[in-house]
Amino acid sequence: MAYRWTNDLTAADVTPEAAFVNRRQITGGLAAAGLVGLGAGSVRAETLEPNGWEEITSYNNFYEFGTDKDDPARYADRLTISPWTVKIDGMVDKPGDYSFDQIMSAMTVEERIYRFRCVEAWSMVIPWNGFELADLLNMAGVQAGAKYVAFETLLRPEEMPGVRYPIIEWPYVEGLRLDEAMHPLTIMATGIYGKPIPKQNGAPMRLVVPWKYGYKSIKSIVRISLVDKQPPTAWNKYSDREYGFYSNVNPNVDHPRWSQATERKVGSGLFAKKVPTLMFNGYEAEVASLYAGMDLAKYH
Ligand SMILES: Nc1nc2c(c(=O)[nH]1)N[C@H]1C(S)=C(S)[C@@H](COP(=O)(O)O)O[C@H]1N2
Ligand SMILES: [Mo]
Repeated sequence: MAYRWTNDLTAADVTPEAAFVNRRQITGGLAAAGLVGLGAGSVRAETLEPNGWEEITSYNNFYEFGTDKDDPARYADRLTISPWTVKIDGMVDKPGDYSFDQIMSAMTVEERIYRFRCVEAWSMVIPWNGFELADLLNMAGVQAGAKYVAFETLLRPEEMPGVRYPIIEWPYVEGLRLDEAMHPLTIMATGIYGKPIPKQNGAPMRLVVPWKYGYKSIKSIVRISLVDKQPPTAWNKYSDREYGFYSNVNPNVDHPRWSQATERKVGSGLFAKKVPTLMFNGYEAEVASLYAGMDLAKYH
């Protein structure tokens, strides 16, 4: 990429509650002083008040542990995350089984406060800690013919009560085009609020692609493959009509069964007014060029 994305409004070394209060003050101050809207590469400050720890870690989608929003918080503690190995294979110079510790010692972790928009039309703002996926892929050495990246979640039935139900085909799989994977907004999250990422949120390492619907952000990853063909993805296999490969957040392209024009902010109350959904979830300036000339309704 020609540029590195930086979040000018991030406070370093956060601790949960103090940081939350702190950031709101900082953000408010900047807004009042007219210093927001820092141009391409920055994220609008007014929408970046993160959800609380409790909301982020108790309202989840992680179907391997059940389909109710509170199932992951209830059952994911069964997941063994140490030791953890990620297989990186396919069209790379250095294929192999990389331990989580090995990866972490080579990566630079930073905070990214991102909007997170589920296809079910709810949203949060989450202060992730993580590293750019591009750094990991470059470590493995992407070969010239690679065009896509395929991801796979752990499948361990004895620890995952949800996988006895054939809701989707297990293991959960996802994919990105290589330029999407290399985009500086695309991260591997390893923490939230400066703490290791909880199991219900995809420990020890999960993808976060903030301009796409939440289901693209695959959890608890054990395999990353560089390939030359568009890989199958879990929800697309379930219904091609409802869940496309791209899955970019788009208020103008409705899900066949509901509108995507608005969203409910988790924590804002059951009867809270819905807020408008933003094109590419508010990251249009950063990512629209990836899809120049593409029919976004067709490639949904
Ligand atoms: N392996 C796996 N990854 C997954 C899911 C899942 O069920 N299994 N759910 C997806 C969906 S639909 C969403 S909205 C997000 C939810 O992430 P969160 O629980 O951390 O908010 O994870 C995504 N990643
Ligand atoms: Mo979702």
